[in-house]
Amino acid sequence: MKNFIIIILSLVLFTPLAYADKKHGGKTIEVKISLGTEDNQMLFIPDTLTFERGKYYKLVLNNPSPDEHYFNSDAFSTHIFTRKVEVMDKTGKTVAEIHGATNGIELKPGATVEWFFLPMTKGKNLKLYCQKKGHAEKGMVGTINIVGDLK
Ligand SMILES: [Cu+2]
Repeated sequence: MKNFIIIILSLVLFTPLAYADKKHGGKTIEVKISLGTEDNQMLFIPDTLTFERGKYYKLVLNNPSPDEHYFNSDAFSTHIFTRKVEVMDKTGKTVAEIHGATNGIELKPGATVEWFFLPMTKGKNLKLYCQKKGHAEKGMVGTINIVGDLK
């Protein structure tokens, strides 16, 4: 009986997600990044992100730490076209959609946001950092690359 309930729950929970991904037409490439760690280390995991032009991305940002963290990259925003940023509630349901260019996002402890974008122009060693006082100095920095020639 317990297994049966789990199967039904899985179907109910995951079917809408599958549909949501198909809606855009092309294939969406999902990339995940953690801002900080559960034991509060000042890190982005991974600390290097590489995106290819001509592909469509969903960057999932999550803050598993007890502290607030930022995803800041002024350069990154000038190399991509942001379709939208979705803010999720604790159950993974979208509670807000933000449209337009984004330079930085602050995530409260436990928060998740999904950033949908198209890489537009090549970029090498674009600086990623957390603007919260002292975090970048403690290691909360990263690098973003945008590669690939459009055919
Ligand atoms: Cu931080």
